[in-house]
Amino acid sequence: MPALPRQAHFTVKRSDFPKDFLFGTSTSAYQIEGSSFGGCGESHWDSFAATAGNVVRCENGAIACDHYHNWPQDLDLMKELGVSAYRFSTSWARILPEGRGQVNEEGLDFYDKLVDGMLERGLAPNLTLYHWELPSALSDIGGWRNRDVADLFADYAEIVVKRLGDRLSTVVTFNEPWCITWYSHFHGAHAPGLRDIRAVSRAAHLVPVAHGKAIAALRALGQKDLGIVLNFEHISPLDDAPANREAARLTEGIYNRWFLGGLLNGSYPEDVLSYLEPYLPEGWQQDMDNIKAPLDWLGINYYTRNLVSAGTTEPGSALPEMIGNKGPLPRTEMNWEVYPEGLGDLLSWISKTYTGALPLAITENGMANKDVLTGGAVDDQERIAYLDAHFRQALSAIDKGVPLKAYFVWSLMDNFEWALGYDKRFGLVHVDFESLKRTPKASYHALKAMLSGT
Ligand code: IFM
Repeated sequence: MPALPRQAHFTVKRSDFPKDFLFGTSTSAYQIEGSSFGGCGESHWDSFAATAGNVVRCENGAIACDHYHNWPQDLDLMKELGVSAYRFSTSWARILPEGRGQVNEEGLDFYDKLVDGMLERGLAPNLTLYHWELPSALSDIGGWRNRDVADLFADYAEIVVKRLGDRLSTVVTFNEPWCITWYSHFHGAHAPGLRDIRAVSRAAHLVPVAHGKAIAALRALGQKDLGIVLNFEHISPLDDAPANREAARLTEGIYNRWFLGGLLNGSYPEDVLSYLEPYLPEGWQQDMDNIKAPLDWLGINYYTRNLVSAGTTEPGSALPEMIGNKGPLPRTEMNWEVYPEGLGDLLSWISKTYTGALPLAITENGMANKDVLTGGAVDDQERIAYLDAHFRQALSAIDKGVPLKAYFVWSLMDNFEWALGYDKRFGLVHVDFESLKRTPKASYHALKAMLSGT
């Protein structure tokens, strides 16, 4: 496999981007805060992680980066970096330990201080309401398979926005519905670890329902700049064989077109629907108007591509077997191929086919690297090359007229990478998970120089 390219500096310049283009960093609550602090309730990630075989070494987010106590330092790091926006998430279980009912005031106070801290440092607060830690009490009643949870999500969204909304720049309902549904209810790789066609079909509909209900509730409060974040892969067939082309088309439908179709057009793609419809909740058609509640912008997370081939399908299987393959490109520590062109293609395709003039933001992009702290420094030149190549794609999309407004790097700092525990480092800032010491990496310094034009 070819080595990852390395680069000491960015080749793109801040001045290549429009003046009002926003650069930011992105994190999520469970991955950084430390869920054992401040009266936070249990989430399905706690019990998933405590079940051997699900997460590397059964690691969890109990301490994570202890951002709960170290947030001033983390916000200072962003200010020093020179970004002007911060994409963070609130934890449902921290605010409502039982998922509903009694509010944990300490949790709300924490986010209140955090948002004020962002504003004091010139960082625009970009909130995500759900980045995966469903309160266990709601998992117990069926989680995203239960329509009641969609209503409870809207209630939670209201509580958060009533408290923080006057200071938020943008509000996102869900981060990566594909991961919340397919990765977690069909592949079983994330909490709640299910592998069930009925579970995933219900979740893939009820998460958009919850989104629509929350958007309606937040609009009623007068909240502005509401959106959702979808994750995309650049999907193509492994080769020209008709069976592989068909498998790639269905994979792409599930991954890229299902949520776009529901949210932007109010209809799911027919090719995917033909497989899922028998398992969707009764009366699902009546939800579609609510699901396509107008958005103010769309967030796009992009990391890699997928070359798909057809597998051998068991006769009783509800879905044809689709296999993901790698090509000859260099790969990150996640074993993901680096394919910046995929970002450019997706931006053009999404805006041309679905979103038109709707503003877009890249809400996550970055790489896990084999980062080693040596003599107080981390020489992650691979990350500089990765980001630079993706920034170039963003620039050429803007040149082509795509209304791309912002770019958030994943992630500010190394954190809990879900089923892969603390092994995979995505940060611009290195975190020593013993001492919790933060050390800016070479990519942090290079990005800082790029943003300040030096
Ligand atoms: O760490 C995750 C994040 O929580 C969601 N998007 C992908 C990142 C890297 O895997």
